[in-house]
Amino acid sequence: MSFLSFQTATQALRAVCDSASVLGGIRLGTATPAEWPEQALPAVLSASSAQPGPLREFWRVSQPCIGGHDEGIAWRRAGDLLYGVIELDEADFADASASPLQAAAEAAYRRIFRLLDAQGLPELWRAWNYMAAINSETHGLERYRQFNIGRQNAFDAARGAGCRIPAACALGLVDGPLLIAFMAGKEAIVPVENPRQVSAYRYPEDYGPRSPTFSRAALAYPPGQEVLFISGTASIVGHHTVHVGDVAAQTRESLLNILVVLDEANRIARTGPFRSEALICRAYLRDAVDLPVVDALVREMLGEVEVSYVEADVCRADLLVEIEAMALQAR
Ligand code: 3EB
Repeated sequence: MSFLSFQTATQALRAVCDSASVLGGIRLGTATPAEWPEQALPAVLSASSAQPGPLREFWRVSQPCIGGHDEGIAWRRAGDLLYGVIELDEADFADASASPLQAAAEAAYRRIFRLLDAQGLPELWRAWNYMAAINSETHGLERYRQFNIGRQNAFDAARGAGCRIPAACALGLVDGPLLIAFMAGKEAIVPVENPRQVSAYRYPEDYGPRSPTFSRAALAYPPGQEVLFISGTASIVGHHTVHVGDVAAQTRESLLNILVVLDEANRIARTGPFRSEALICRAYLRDAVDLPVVDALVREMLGEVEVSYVEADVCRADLLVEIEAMALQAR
């Protein structure tokens, strides 16, 4: 059995598996909470009404986990692999000198790095970021840009300039706390960039005072395995949004970006090429009515992949869709 596996479940929790071997995951829609660290995503959609989407997605490991609750983070680890979830209420940061969201983002990432240092697993591999009203402007700045300032301040303080940057996504929900899930380990990732896109951490200041802190993809190494995490990918060429207002063209451009990042990763992958048909995808749609259009294009350009849909706001107001993907192979 592989060390790490990714599973989805549509059935009741008891039927899923031995809870001790679950590292953590995501609860979708109105599913009841699990006993492992779980990020709660409210706005799940389903590709077909006959077949309801999964209630939860989770990472399973081949040995029992240990876990705890430190720095406000619910976490579990198995060997040198750790998964954690942190939820911060912006109202608790109302007295900060920065905007509450900026302060919450900085606090969240400082706490994540403190936990990882304490656990001796300093390498952040992948982060999933969700926040309320991502495109709203408050305190004279779009909220996504506030988040970017806080996130990068924490990376600078905890890890310093030139540190390895994880794969990530950042999406907006209607309301709720700042939600961050992450996976980390002892072994460093190999970051991967996209030659069609300016690296996000080098975006010009037009996109905010501090750049978004993520790599286009990351190769990560659990024992005996190679995992490819492709970050949230959108209709951006260079650093410009392209195909404003055209969801089909934005989807095609996003998928082309994913295929190019996949090629880049495959140039250095240790386990041979990852195939596009083997990608496990999640698509974030600003408007749920776009699901059939996006679903058809995903299948046309990637193959019959596993794909789940979440209604969420993409971090630029002119983007209608963002798609992330991952794959696991034995080493
Ligand atoms: C982009 O390419 C689109 O801020 O962590 C994609 C993935 C995007 C991650 C993040 C943002 C993030 O800039 C948005």
